[in-house]
Amino acid sequence: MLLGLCATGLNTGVTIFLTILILLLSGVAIFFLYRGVRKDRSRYINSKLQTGELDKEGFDEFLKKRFASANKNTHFTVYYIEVNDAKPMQESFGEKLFGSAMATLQDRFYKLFPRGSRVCIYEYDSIVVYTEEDMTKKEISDISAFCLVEGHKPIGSATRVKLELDLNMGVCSYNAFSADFDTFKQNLELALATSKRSGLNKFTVYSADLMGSDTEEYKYYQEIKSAIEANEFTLYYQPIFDLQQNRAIAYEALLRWNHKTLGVLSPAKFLSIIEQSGDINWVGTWAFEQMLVTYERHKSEHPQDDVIFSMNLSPKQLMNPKLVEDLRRILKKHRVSAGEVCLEIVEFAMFDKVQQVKDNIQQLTQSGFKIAVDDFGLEMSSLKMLENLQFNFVKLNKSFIEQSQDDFLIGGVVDALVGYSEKKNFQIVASGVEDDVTLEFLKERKIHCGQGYFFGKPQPPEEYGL
Ligand code: G
Ligand code: MN
Repeated sequence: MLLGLCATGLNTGVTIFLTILILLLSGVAIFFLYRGVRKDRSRYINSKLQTGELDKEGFDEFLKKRFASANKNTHFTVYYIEVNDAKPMQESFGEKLFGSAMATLQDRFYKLFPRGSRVCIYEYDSIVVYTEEDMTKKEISDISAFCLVEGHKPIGSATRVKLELDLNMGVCSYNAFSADFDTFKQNLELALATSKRSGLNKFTVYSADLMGSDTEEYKYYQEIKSAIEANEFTLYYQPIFDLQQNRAIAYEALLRWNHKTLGVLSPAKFLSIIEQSGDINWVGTWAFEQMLVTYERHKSEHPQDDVIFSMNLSPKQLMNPKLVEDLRRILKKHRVSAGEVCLEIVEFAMFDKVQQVKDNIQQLTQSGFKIAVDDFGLEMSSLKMLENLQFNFVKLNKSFIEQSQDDFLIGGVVDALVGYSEKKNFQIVASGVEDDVTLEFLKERKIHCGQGYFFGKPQPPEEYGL
């Protein structure tokens, strides 16, 4: 009996031991299998990259890995090339013909870039080129220009339809303040958008154009970082004048950097860097809150004053999925309603096709913020583009007004815009008004508002009794 029990106990022990062993072994097997699959996937991606067969997902995965393993010696450049008006072209020529045109483009770029560069068709209408070749800024510009020339040459044999493609290109190099993959991709998109803004077959290299070398750029970036901590950023205000009522109806809050040795710097000197690093997002929300604090105080002292405050939103901020949430949260903290705040969005971002940008603008409008189309210029001044948008102000840039003063035809565009504003119920603001001759011209043309040194320079709020 005792013996029998022992034997059963022994049996159970062996069974448990064997089970654990089998489980352990299968665990190890699964682990190695998984690792093998991962390795295979990496190898697969690398081989596809060499032949340029990688799609958007594969390329993104590859780039993410580059970021994960990046160190201070890392350098690479990505060229992002987009075909203009690809959709209608694809529709009229057919997917197959259009696809083979893209393959021809890909092939041409292969021949142009240094050996080891990777050329992928990213989306049906775009190509990315990845290269680790160490190139100077001048070399990057040269190769970009070549790329556009090569890309624009007609595609197709004599017997078939010839396609002539217009391209735009955004270029971005990895550097010390390329924070992460997402920021880098946004920078590429922004560079592409900037190139489109300057016309067809243009490129933009996205880097801080202020400084010469990367090390200098990095030093400057460190300085900006500590400036934020040292409270050296501040807001200046500039009046927006109603020309009929002859009084300020709004103030635009403008970011300034109170630099220890260089004095008060305007964003032109540092915006590009904080945009690239992504710091613009929290500098932007910080500035928004500062503005609300000033507004709240002003309104409590002058409850009758009906001025509103206005602030620029950069295209980069508009790509931030948390933008609207952030602004609404800050608004809730202060006794200011959305309708007392105007957000200024540069015209090219208003027409952006990036879904996140569109969504943000729509949600800002729905939240009740006033919207201004900023820096409205002649390059894109198609009234038609305004048709599908909701906004309260259109701010004409300085050259628009200057040119319309001496050009009869452009004067006509202004008249059409004024007519349209009455129908659509928005106000036109002329920016950069510096003299009374311009003021008279604006009044004659029935432009509603003006902003510029003539009415008042950007100054600390107390200078305007705010
Ligand atoms: O459109 P935007 O928000 O970028 O314009 C604001 C900038 O324009 C400010 O930085 C300000 O210094 C500048 N500015 C304001 N008024 C004038 C002006 O009358 N003439 C010129 N040249 N620049 C101005
Ligand atoms: Mn503005």
